[in-house]
Amino acid sequence: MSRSSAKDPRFVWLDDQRQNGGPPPLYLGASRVTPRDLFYVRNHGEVPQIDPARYRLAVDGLVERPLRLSLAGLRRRLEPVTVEAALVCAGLRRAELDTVAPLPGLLPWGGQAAGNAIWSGWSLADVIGIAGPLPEAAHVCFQGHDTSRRSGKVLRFGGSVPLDKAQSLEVLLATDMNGEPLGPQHGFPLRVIVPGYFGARSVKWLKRITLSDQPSDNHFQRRDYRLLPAGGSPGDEVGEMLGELAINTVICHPRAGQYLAEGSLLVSGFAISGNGRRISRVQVSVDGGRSWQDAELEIPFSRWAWTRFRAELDVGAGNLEVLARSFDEQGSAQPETLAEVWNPLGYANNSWARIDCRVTAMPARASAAR
Ligand SMILES: Nc1nc2c(c(=O)[nH]1)N[C@H]1C(S)=C(S)[C@@H](COP(=O)(O)O)O[C@H]1N2
Ligand SMILES: [Mo]
Repeated sequence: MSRSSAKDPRFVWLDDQRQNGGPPPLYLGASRVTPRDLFYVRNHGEVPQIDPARYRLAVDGLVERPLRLSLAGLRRRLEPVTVEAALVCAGLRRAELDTVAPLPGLLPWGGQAAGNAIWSGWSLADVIGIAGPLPEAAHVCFQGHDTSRRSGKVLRFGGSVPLDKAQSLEVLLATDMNGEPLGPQHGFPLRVIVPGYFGARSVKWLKRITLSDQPSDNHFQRRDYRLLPAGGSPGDEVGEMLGELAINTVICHPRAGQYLAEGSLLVSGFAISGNGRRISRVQVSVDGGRSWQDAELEIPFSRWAWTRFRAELDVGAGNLEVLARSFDEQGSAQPETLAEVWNPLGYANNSWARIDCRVTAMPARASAAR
């Protein structure tokens, strides 16, 4: 079993502590399934080292039978389940928001804070079923093994999802991604995967599951991972709690600042919507949104996976802005501007995707035509 934390050479860390990073989006778009060692890492504290033989998962709170389960016990009692699903950080595309008004002290995520993997483990619904939820139970709270420090306080990472979401069959307690053990960075030996929700609820290094009549009172749910009003500052239960993903698009090719040749341009990337809503259409524009071309969509393996798209357009020499926007089966669309979605913690930027690049004239082509 590999417990190596080595990442792919194309992976780029965003901080000196090597707690956060991801690949340039160009490499993300290159495969339907993101290899584990290329998959973005978002850690609030240090990676805990957990001995799988000693690992126990506690299930408590509003349940008939509190449980303490070893990995062997989980394996013995539960059917294995596999789901292909995208994981998307609420900070995805935050760096663009910084151009509207600065977001000091927040990680400048671009399009690298998302990935699509094949997760295997057990269904959370089965574990909840064994414990037996009491009628008052309405939320399922998760706590991780990791701690982080913020203004002198030691915080344990955690968060919750509503009980009905937790009992949906796509929500996993995962041990593996893409057929390999998770690896220390991604939550070894056991993590939650909540497809269709922001990544913060997919708690890694899972220590405890607590059923409650309230959402989690963990710092990262009560104060953090909230959409604050412009001008607002974080406080207990200020702003709107993040839950389901908002429909979003990332352009993987071309890259920002790239030099391209005039003629045919390939535009490609991925789109994902909230809570399993299928992407029905992705459109691309190279004339500032005056005209749009429908992109070709890859058929995803599950409604929880991302949808990759590609379009070929003709471009002339000069500065070029490439735009992309998506729609889902329920008609959700993306807001046009960054100003509409800006918020003080820089979450959930799902404005139209925009990439600026430069197209060079090709004199060789002109002479060949003569
Ligand atoms: N225990 C724990 N779980 C966690 C986090 C964390 O810091 N600690 N980060 C969360 C956030 S914000 C995201 S986006 C995803 C990232 O998962 P990944 O690092 O495997 O890509 O894990 C979530 N689960
Ligand atoms: Mo995140």
